[in-house]
Amino acid sequence: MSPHAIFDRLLQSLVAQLPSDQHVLITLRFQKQAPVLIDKLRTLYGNKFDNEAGFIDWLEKMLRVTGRLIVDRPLALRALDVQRSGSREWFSSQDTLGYCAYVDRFAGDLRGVTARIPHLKKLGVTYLHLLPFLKARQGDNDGGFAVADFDAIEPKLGTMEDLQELTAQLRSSGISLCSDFILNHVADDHPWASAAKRGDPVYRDYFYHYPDRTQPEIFEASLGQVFPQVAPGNFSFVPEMRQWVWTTFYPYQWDLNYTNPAVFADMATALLQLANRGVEVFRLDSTAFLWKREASNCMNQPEAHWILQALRCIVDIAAPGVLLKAEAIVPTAELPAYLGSQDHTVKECHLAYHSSLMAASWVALAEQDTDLLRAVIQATPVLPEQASWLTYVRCHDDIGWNVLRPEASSGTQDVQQRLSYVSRFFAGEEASFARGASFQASDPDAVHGTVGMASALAGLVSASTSLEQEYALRRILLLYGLTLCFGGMPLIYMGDEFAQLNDDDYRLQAGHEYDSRWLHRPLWNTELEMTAHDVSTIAGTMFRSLSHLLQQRRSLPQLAAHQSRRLLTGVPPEVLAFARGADDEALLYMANFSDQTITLDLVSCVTQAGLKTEHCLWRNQLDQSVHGDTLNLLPWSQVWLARATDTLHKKTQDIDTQTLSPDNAGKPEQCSTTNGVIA
Ligand code: OTU
Repeated sequence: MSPHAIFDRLLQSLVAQLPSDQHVLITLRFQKQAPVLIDKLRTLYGNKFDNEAGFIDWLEKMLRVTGRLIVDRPLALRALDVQRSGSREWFSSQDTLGYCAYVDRFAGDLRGVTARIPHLKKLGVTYLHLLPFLKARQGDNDGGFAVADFDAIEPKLGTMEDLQELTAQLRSSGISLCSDFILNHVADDHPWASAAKRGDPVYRDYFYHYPDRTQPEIFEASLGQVFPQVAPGNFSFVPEMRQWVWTTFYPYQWDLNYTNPAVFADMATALLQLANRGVEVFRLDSTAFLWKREASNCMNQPEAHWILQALRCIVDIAAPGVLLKAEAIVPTAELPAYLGSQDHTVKECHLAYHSSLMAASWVALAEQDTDLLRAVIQATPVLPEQASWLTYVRCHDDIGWNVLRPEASSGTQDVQQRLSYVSRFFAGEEASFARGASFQASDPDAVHGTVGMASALAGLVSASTSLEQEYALRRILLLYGLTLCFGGMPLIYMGDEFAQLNDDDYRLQAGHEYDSRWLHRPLWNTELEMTAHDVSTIAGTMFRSLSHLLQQRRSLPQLAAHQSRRLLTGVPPEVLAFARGADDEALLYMANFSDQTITLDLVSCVTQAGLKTEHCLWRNQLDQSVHGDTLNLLPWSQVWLARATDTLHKKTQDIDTQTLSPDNAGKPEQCSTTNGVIA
């Protein structure tokens, strides 16, 4: 069959059921996506069929289902598709902001989330990531990451109608709902797994299963382990099948076999069904693990990317207003591929978690040195068109230090020693201010991850004086400031807006006690919320200070994700500094990751960044102070500097003369900024 004939047949199966007024639009979308879609799927699955005709039949069947889902797509969502397709402004501008929470911990159930919309609006949230809310496995289920049904809601959290109602309410408040889409595995009580256990050969092939340990041992030789202490190994014996099943995570999370085309088709359908319920963003969980290959760590394989690219094509045909967000906790060098190619010939996900930026920002706090953080930033390429980073300080998972190995080994220090020190530091050893805990490591010598709420890791639990408390708050704000200025979609983790502490009670809850990530998954605290307006409290100071940073960011177009970023290298090691945006309007983020006041020569910083120096006055957007030749950065403080030329010419009287005084370098307390802590 000629390529032309194939195209026509496939297009027919896609549009046959559509009302005629949709034909042109969908045909255009298909024309755009078909070459990549067909190519990727043929490379992945061509050899799974007896001949080309068999492959085309399978594609036709899948596109018929896609066509039906386009027919089902509610009008309001179709309108969003049209409005958003081809534009990235809606998710890359400086006023996008994410918030992440567990439904039950945040608001009881899906209906309860509606009552929290005013809180989200107060912060300026435009995107809400609710952690897994689909029907989960009975019993232990990894906080919902073991899904038993992609088309049903976890009964404790509500119904499908509640979800649709919530998405509509959020949408009318300018908030997009993000749902996890756990595409690497399903629960062992998902109907596919149950059928496999009953011996159904069709569903057995939805999973990787082996009669004995021979093949698993071959794979194990090069595989890592995600939960080495509570779920060692990557295969679990399933007595009903008398087979070893691939289980990268917990034994009850069965990896899907993406070499089977039926798995791809069913998962694409599941995603589009949820999109039709009003989910606007999908957090694609564990994307790095989708393809297995002997003698590799079975992460970041080319085929995993092709699967995502084919999925993106289907989304761009049926629901182009939807975003795909890659969760791939992998070293910096492996991250960009999840966003497609620089020249935008390859499209993959719209967003990707910048996990090494997050981890490196914590390392900078521990080491009081930004060397590693700068190395990560230098290794971060310019964003491709239509893509953005997801920047964050904390999330529901541990902080994994191992993603930093490539950058951490570039210095003279031993990597193992360096990262182990960081891990011990955040566990509260090493005479540190942090009060987190170690997460599992595969052997006693390996580097442990870290768990704990941002406030505990930043020193709020150990603080015994008001200065120490202020320093702890500044450290949290420093990291949040980085996520807001870096260029991407920043995410607030529930509780951080009130500097909420660890939940030590997790040990008392059945099913949570063995997974220390629950230390940082506390319940929504109404008392903290009640004091949010009271700046004499820690929660109030944090809320107000963070809100202030958020508000400033919204007014600074230089901070939109696609604006350029230049790292300033000629600053002391304790300082991280970069410029955002075009020269004339550049915004400088400068942050002191140490407990000493640092005096910076602003003129040389600016010159070194290649920025014009003729109007050498800079206004800190966080407190409106104006700075000339030098700048004093207080311990753990940040400034967001923009040129203050208009101030110089028009409002000279307003300028704080102390700040402008040329001899202020030796008197940091007179001219320093307040770091956005505005109690
Ligand atoms: C993801 O995590 C989820 O975020 C975790 O909450 C789940 O437990 C896991 O998948 C299984 O669904 O490797 O890149 O704590 O960082 O498991 C995917 C380790 C992952 C997590 C890791 C992560």
